[in-house]
Amino acid sequence: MARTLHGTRDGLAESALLVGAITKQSRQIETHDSLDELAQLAETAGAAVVGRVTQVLPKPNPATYIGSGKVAAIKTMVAEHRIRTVIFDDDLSPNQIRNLERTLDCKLIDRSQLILDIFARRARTAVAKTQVELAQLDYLRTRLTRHWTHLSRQQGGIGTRGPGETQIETDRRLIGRRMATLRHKLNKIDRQRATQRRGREQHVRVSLVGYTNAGKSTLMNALAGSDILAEDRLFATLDATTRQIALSPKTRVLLTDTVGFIRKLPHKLIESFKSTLDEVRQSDVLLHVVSVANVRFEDHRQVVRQTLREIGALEIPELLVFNKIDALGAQHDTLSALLYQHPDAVFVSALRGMGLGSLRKCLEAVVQQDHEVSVACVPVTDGKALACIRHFADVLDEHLVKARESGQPARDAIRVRFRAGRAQPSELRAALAPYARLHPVVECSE
Ligand SMILES: Nc1nc2c(ncn2[C@@H]2O[C@H](COP(=O)(O)OP(=O)(O)OP(=O)(O)O)[C@@H](O)[C@H]2O)c(=O)[nH]1
Ligand SMILES: [Mg+2]
Repeated sequence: MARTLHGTRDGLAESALLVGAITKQSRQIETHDSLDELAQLAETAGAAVVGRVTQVLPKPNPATYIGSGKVAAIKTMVAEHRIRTVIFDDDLSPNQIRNLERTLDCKLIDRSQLILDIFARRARTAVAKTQVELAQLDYLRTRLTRHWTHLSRQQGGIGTRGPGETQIETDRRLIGRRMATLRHKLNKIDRQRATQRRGREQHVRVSLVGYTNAGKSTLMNALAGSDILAEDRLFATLDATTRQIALSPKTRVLLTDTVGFIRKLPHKLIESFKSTLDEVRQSDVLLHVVSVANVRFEDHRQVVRQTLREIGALEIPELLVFNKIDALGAQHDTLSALLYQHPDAVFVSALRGMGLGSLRKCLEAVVQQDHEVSVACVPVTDGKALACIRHFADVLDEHLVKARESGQPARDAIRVRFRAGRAQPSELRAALAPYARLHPVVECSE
């Protein structure tokens, strides 16, 4: 076991001890990196990290995650240094939490809970607050298993039980009900956002994605002249903000800044942040911002790609943006190696405004490459197909025409010229397929 301890920087902050396991799946260096990040998360949540403990384990102990000897050593440290909270770097089972809490006699949280706590502190808008509460309840509900059965036995009594019901069932039912209300609220927001998005379909949509603290909001501010909060903290941004920016006199796009990703991001958060992540999923192009100031930037890039895969956004064309090049100083080798490995990437310093002209040019090229102009004839009676074009494409113009297929009588149709992604969505292809041979014969007035 490796141990380090130091005093709290702030006497008022909640003192915390971090615990990580070096297992077969996670190498020592990864565990230390992960603990560095856990320390940053803990400090963001208002804790003062006083030490960290690691243990090499062939596999986690089902009862206490770490071995019983280490649990005893941590118990001594907790008592000696008056540690209020022990934070585990991995998710613990309800059983492990219960056993550890009983032995250590202090507050115990795991990485997911810590991230959820930060999200809860940072949520400002109604949408973010609703999304976080849903994730927290979902997390809590799974932790109710057996954890509270002792309470149900102790408390019970009038008002706490339904017929033949234990406290745990009552709690679970109440949580389930609240979750249903929150889901209903979010579904309503989803529908409103979908309508707003439809209103923006004339524009190509670009989303900034990346690891938390990579500099997405700073880049958004530099490109759009906005003043979104950007600071040296994890998860400064939780909500999506969209601004229109000009890439050149003839190309304007909608740029969205959104929540950052992190390794071991709780799945429940991803699920409940669906409304926010839909902005990413429905983008035409992603600007993947990677901070070269962080030595683990390659890992961060992989974590972001994995998260994009999870939310179904990996297929969206991506422009890689290496940010914070000013922080590299004289490390010219790192820059040359990156230039060699990623010839299509753009190198910028969002903070110093370096490389932004080149970024605008490259983004414009990706946007143009990715879109093509097509023409389709659709019978006026097929409102669904016309709605589908308006939904998935940028309509350039439309005219009422007489159109027909060979051997068929002419009928009223709309000839639509639209710009859509080269990889047209299957819904659009399916909607237009029946009219592939429908051609205009006479143009009517507009
Ligand atoms: N040196 C340097 N620092 C930068 C640069 N861009 C951003 N930063 C700093 O990096 C920190 C994080 O920046 P943000 O823009 O908030 O990062 P983010 O990706 O939006 O972070 P989250 O919203 O927390 O996911 C801030 O302290 C910025 O000032 C850069 O080009 N160079
Ligand atoms: Mg941000």
